[in-house]
Amino acid sequence: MSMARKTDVSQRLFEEASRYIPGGVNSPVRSFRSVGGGPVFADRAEGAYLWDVDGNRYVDFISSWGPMILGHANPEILEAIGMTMGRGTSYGVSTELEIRLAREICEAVPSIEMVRLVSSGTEATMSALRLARGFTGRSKIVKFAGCYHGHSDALLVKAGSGALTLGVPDSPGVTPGTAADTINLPYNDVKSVRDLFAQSGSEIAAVIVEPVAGNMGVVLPEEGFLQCLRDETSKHGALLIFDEVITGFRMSYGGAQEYYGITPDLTCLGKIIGGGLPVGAYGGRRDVMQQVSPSGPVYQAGTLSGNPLAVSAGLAMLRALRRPGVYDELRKKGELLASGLRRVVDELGLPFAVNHIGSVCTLFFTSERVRDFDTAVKSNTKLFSRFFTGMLDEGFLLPPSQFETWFVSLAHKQEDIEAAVQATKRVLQRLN
Ligand code: KE4
Repeated sequence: MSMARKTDVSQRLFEEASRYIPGGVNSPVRSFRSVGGGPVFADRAEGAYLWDVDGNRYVDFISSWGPMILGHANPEILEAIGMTMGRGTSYGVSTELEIRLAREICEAVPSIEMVRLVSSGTEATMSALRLARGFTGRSKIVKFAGCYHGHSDALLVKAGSGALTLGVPDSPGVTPGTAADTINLPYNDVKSVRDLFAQSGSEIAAVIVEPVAGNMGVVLPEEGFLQCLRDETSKHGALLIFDEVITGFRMSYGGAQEYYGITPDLTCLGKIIGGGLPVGAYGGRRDVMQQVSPSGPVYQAGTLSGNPLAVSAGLAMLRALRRPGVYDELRKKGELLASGLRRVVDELGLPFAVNHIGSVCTLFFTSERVRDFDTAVKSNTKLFSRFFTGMLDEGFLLPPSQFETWFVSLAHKQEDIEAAVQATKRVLQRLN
């Protein structure tokens, strides 16, 4: 792509959007604020490519933040949506389609014996935490700094003064009372988990964790971390919740829990299972899920939960992901990107880190080994911003933040990935 990338239509749309929508966007990260410059507005996307309203074509590594694992506008998913929409778009009574998606999820993820469909990842994690508190009769929940589980109040809480002290609000509008029941620990810090449970194990309803973190950039669980969470929660009667909104059906058909061999009590899903339409889900042990209304007293509801269009897209998605060789192909593509990025930073003598697993990775602009939030935030975000813009001008759309995940889809061809690696080298050379 030429260096003088046209942006006037995106700019005009952003100005108009800013009149009607807070920050001009319906989700903050789309504003590109953390990388500077105005956001791009999409016109259309197909396979690995996204075209913006100025006609610029990009190889897309945002992939709608994970759902587009098959690539954009996948014909099977479009056909499934088309077949369903002719029969209506929402009924407010149940459909057989919902049973099929619930059954597929239960068969794919062994720890899920029952599942409730909702409309977003936030709804899934919010409901799973309410269920854990209802099931255990306890109030405290534990999360990890740098993990993001959606925007429900209990999860918009940052660590208090000491790692083991109770949380403080991470957004206006979250009350100190709510925050006080959320404890933040450092990711990968087994000692802090053991100390907390030794001190307050009987008060803890649940631990919620991204089994592979994707919201501080990709951060992998170190040996023993997930097992420690499983052991401590089991020992103290707390529930272990895996937030697999990103990793579910991404790392393997059974998610990160299948990959690492750890069985949580509850799992939250989203993104991929909706095939690009709004679907979230939470599920797990039958004895726990039976507590959800109307079979039990823990209330949760949703007008569009199990929406037929979204469920049809999700069923088509899972059908495609069940085909032999899909995850080997995704791993190969992810490995091609990650090894290419590592080769480039090595050739240029740059001390940058690439965290990678399967078809996701993050290039961190730091020499630190990025293993948790504190090491991730040492990244040079100013340099990342200049890198992001340079890649955009070269025709590559990366997530507009150092602390996000690069997603590779089945639709990314070898030449797309190799071109992205070459562009990375050109842009980094220009920055140095
Ligand atoms: P949603 O409510 O956005 O569907 O899901 C919330 C959520 C829950 N759990 C995990 C692990 C997640 O990554 C997310 C949402 N991810 C962000 C991207 N890091 C969505 C992008 C956005 O906020 O616009």
